[in-house]
Amino acid sequence: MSDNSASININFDTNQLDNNALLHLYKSLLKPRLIEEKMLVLLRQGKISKWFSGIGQEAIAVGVTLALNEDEYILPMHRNLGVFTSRNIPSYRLFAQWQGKASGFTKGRDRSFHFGTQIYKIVGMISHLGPQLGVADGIALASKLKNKNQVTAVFTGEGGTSEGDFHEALNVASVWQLPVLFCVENNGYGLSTPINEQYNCQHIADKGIGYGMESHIIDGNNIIEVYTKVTEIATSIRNNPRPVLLEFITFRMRGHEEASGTKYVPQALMDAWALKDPVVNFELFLKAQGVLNEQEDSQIKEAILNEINENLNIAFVEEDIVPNESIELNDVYQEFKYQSIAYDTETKEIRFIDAISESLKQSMERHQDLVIMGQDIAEYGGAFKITEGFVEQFGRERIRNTPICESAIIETAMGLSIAGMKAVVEMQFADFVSSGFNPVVNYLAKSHYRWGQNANVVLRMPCGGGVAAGPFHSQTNEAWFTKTPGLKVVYPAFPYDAKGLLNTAINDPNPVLFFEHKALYRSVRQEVPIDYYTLPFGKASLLRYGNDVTIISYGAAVHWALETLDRNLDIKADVIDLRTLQPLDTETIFTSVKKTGKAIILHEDTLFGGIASDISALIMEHCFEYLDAPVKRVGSLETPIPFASQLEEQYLPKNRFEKALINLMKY
Ligand SMILES: Cc1ncc(C[n+]2csc(CCOP(=O)(O)OP(=O)(O)O)c2C)c(N)n1
Repeated sequence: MSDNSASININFDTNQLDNNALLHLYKSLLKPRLIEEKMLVLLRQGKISKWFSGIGQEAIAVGVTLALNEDEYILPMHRNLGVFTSRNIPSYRLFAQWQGKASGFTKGRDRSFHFGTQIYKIVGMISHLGPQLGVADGIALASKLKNKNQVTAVFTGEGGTSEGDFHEALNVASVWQLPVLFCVENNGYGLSTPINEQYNCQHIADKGIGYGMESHIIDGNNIIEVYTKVTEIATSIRNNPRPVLLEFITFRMRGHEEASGTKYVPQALMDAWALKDPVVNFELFLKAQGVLNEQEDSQIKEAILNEINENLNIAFVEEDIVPNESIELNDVYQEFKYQSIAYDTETKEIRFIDAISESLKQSMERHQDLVIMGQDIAEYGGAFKITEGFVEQFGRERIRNTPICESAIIETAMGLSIAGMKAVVEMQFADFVSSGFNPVVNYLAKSHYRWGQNANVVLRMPCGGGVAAGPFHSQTNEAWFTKTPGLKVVYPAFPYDAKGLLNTAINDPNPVLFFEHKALYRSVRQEVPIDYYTLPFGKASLLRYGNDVTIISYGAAVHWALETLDRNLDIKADVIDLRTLQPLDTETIFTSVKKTGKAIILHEDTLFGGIASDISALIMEHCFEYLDAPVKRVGSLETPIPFASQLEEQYLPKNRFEKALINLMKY
């Protein structure tokens, strides 16, 4: 690799590392380089798919990984092969991962470095780059809560620092003093975008000042500097938990991914950085210092190449995955064995809002590893006062006021789950989940399917209209989530269901969106067991029995349906309250429709793309021969939800339902 006449262009200082330590750094640095060189050959031969090269940047991934303890989590990016090799993952597993084979980490479901592994304490990225920064916060929060004195390291490119996730994650980490090492690899370009089009400050490290965070600039091509500085900083963080921002200066020597080339990079820049190659320079340095001779060097390289070839062979001979529908479907959710729990049948009449509060309180008592997070939920008690008094009972560590950053907090909840804890996140209003949409639908929803990591997270969603709160405090946005495999969606209409289902949601290791209709909070009362109990998901409740028609609904609309029937219409209806939308109790729906021959679905959501459309389609597909009339859907107007109460009344389907029902009966 080296040319004897070449000069050393990196300022190495052995920093009191002994020869063994220096050689260990060298071997660790060589391995990802030699693997990559092999991969580039295989790529040209069409034997592997897309490749994001980390050539020239290896010292950062390798140095950071070696500076951490093996039980400390690292969240790498697409150019950080050195993280994986330095954690000693058997190479054939990496090769199998890149070839979509079973010995990889995702059963062929995700590519390249998009995977995590609890065995090696590595949590790979999702393509969206930024979300893992907040996930690192969650892992670090868990280690802080458990007094583990551990550091969590998370990587991003300088391009990724432009994402809101970066800002949110650093801000949360600083406000909560979380032991996170934010490692920014500043490699000059984000795809074709040079740094002057990416940010407008002198150094990314300067951003630390704005977050109240210590920061350092490190020569990312100098393995000794990376390793020794990060070792020192990590040691200090373990003793004194806090976030630190590290800007590693380096350069991307190849295209964004292999197909895209580097035409847009000035040649002079490429040439200057080629002289600073981290592997070649270190090799020359070790030889100049007498730590390594030519013969040893050849032996080291030969040993690594042999290992690569042997492992490649293992991966190549492995059979391709044979698709199996039920295996795919079974892995979307972590298996959850529902346990029916009921202690005492003594009841008390409470409001819907009290039911939610009781569930949270009793769940906090049962699960010592449960943390609740949300805006203003601590002393203030939350926008709806649901967590009033919780801080006094459970303390500020577990009842956490958050900054206004839905994305980072949902990501933090994911990180807590990765570290084995549970989280409930209160959206102040369900509308605001749009500010955290990406981690919900891409991170929480897909992790179990992708690499077997559950998201033990409940998002509480105070939702719905009828309270004259306008377009951004009234939405019922369940359909944004029922569409996404991997999420569970619960939407109770009564206090009894709310308490039992929220308890189950917290027990369930999968991500659950728990919709709480605000208009029901203080208007609906019911006798509810005082003690803790659970109710199963996927079981609708049949509130009324009748042979004329099946009315299917959930949430506040259930009450509108009941009120309509109570107006002496002389219609005998089965009224089905779905209670959970995902899973959906199709059996109860089909059984009823087969009996009545007519079905009407009422929901508060707008019709197009709402769940009524799917239920209608399911009825057509499964009950067509039993139907005496077309399935009818009734929902809100196809507009945003308006503020003025007379407009809102027109928007909501409450007053249109009766007419639609009567028409259906006449059909
Ligand atoms: C949210 C999002 N937007 C755009 C992309 C497409 N994309 C993938 S990597 C990348 C550049 C990232 O640059 P940087 O963070 O500097 O990392 P580098 O690739 O230079 O290592 C872009 C634009 C993406 N994956 N996700």
